[in-house]
Amino acid sequence: RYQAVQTGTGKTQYSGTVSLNTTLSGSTYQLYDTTRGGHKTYNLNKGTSGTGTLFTDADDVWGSGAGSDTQTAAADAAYGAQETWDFYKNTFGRSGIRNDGVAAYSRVHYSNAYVNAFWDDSCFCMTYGDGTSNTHALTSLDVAGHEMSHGVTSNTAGLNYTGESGGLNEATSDIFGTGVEFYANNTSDPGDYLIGEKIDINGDGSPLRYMDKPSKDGASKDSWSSSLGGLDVHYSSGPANHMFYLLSEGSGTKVINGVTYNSPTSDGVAVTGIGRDKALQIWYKALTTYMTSSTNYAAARTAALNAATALYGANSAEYAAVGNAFAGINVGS
Ligand code: ASN
Ligand code: ZN
Ligand code: CA
Repeated sequence: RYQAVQTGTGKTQYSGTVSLNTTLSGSTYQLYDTTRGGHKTYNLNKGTSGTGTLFTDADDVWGSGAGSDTQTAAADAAYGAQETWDFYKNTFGRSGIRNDGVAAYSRVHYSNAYVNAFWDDSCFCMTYGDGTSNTHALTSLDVAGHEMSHGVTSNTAGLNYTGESGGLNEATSDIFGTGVEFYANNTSDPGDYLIGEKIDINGDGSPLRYMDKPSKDGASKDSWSSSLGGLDVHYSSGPANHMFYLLSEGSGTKVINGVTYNSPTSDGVAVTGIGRDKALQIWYKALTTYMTSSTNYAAARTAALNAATALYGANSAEYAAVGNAFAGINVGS
């Protein structure tokens, strides 16, 4: 029978109290959003396969905000899926990860004290561990946006997850995960150019990655060199994350939403940013139109320049800024 869309309340761990679209089945609410491709949130209850059980509730209030509450991770995951769907739809006109109007599904409480989250093409699903002590689920907005963006990359450029293309694949997830965080405009988790700043994965409150100066994590590179492709893809992503920061905000010191950034360039030449909205449009067009599975950093520069030409013209300030931002990470000149 017809089931009206319900407006539930999520009491999340990282994003405060949010609105979630749910479904009423009989007298029970389901964490099932029919307004965004049919996204469902499941409880794996420490299992590692299948879908577990769909989250249901009697009063349509999900979670308590505490990491120890079973529904809290579900509220964060559902919110992350919702904001990621809306970001792609409203920023790029993309209807879901495959652009076919169909949602993925999300699973929380994977395994025990599992400190990761991952996208899987084979199930077309998103999975979150509960983090250290099972109280810091990896369900923040940027992580959700990062992981689901792996699905978008898979279904577009298909960047191979190794060598320089692997670094570009990882950076693409950091770039759009950050896009999701800014898009959501959530006062509890305002937009920043840090990755994983809410989940305390290092135990000292520091973020997992920094886009303004990736080497701040102690392992990522700020600029391209011929040995970059030999690194773990989460470190060879650094230069592309850095390029995106430079293209958006420019080099030097800047305070955004209370966070101070200080972004260098490899050649010491200052770069002027064009704003995050345009930088996102350029990277999305480059990914979906010009990159292929084997795109390396030099080819990513060409792809981004082609995207800037298509969007803004070959004589545009945006085109010049792409060249300057890549020069700032030692790619082209
Ligand atoms: N969180 C990791 C990532 O998105 C998971 C993985 O290594 N596949 O890269
Ligand atoms: Zn990733
Ligand atoms: Ca962030």
